[in-house]
Amino acid sequence: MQIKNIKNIADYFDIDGSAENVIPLGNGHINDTYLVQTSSGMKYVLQRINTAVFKNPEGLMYNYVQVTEHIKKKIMTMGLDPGRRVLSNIKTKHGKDYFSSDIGFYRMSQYIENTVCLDKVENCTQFYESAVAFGNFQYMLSDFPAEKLIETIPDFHNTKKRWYALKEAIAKDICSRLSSANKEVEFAISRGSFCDKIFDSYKRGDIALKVTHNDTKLNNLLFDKDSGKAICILDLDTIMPGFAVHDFGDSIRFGATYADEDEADLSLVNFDMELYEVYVKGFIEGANGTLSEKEISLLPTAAIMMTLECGMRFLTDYLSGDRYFKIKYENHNLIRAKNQFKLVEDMEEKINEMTRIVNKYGQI
Ligand code: GN1
Ligand code: MG
Repeated sequence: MQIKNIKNIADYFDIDGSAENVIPLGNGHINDTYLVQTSSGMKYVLQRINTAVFKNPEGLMYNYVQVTEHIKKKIMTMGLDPGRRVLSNIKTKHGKDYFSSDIGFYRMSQYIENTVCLDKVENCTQFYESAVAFGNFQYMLSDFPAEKLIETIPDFHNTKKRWYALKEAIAKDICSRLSSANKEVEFAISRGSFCDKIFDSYKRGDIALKVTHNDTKLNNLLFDKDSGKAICILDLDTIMPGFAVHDFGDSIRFGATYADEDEADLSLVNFDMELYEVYVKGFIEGANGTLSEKEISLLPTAAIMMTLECGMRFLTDYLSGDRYFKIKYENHNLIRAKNQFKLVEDMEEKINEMTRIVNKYGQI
């Protein structure tokens, strides 16, 4: 999309002044994000929702508005200013929550000044901060009825379905890439029965469906530049009914390592126990008593589950011709899959220690 057109779209929204400058923002793999600066010096974030991925963008916006309004009220009852702590949707000049036409589905939010978004963790303090924020997200939505929300992507974290999707991609091998991914395929396929573990627990009635974020990676969070505190959670498109433990697991997958998600040198991709420990502590503290004993006991499993699942998704996309995740080079998704599987291997080796740490903070 040309910048000129993006400016025109921005002007449909109820912004202060008119759109003057537009620059791409962030490193998301799915939507397109832009920073819009206006003639009056205001800044906004404009996003084009990827409707091939989010097939019900109206339902997605319904979730988004309901949840952000709920959080806003919660923050206010705590005597705090929600301004920089929760995203605020900017309506169009016609009072709609989004702009939709044949050129795409767009929404806008305010830009939160003096913040930074981290693509990888730099130290334990940052990761601890992020854990408190994502744990607190659980807490703030613990009284929001999950059944009111739509599933923006059905079966998003149904790991076994992801495993079946991988099997199908292997069987079809539409790009003839299978021979370049034999080791990774074998790694994932041999873990089929593990993929059922968390869902089985739900089916037995051990854990409940809650309002969850489902994409809790470190770069879906804004840190205040001055205080270093994690202040605002981003990327609210996958908020839907889910399992709290998945929000924990997805953060560990992305953040409990000093390597990038697409680091190709696997000797640099190591699961870091110190980072894991601070995250366990922060997440349990932030959730403020809303995690059940069963959920706490499933945290180590969920960390492996989300890492394995994401690796399988990258691998499936590689075998299917890179149609889902944005890529920067030809085997980018394969590199990402190798990276995730290296972390899975590491976690599997350290599972006893991971459990010990959870028991320490969860007082099981
Ligand atoms: C995608 O959009 P982004 O980059 O925050 C993906 C997540 C993956 C993540 C891997 C809707 O998140 O599920 O874990 O990439 N989002 C969607 O980095 O599929
Ligand atoms: Mg994102």
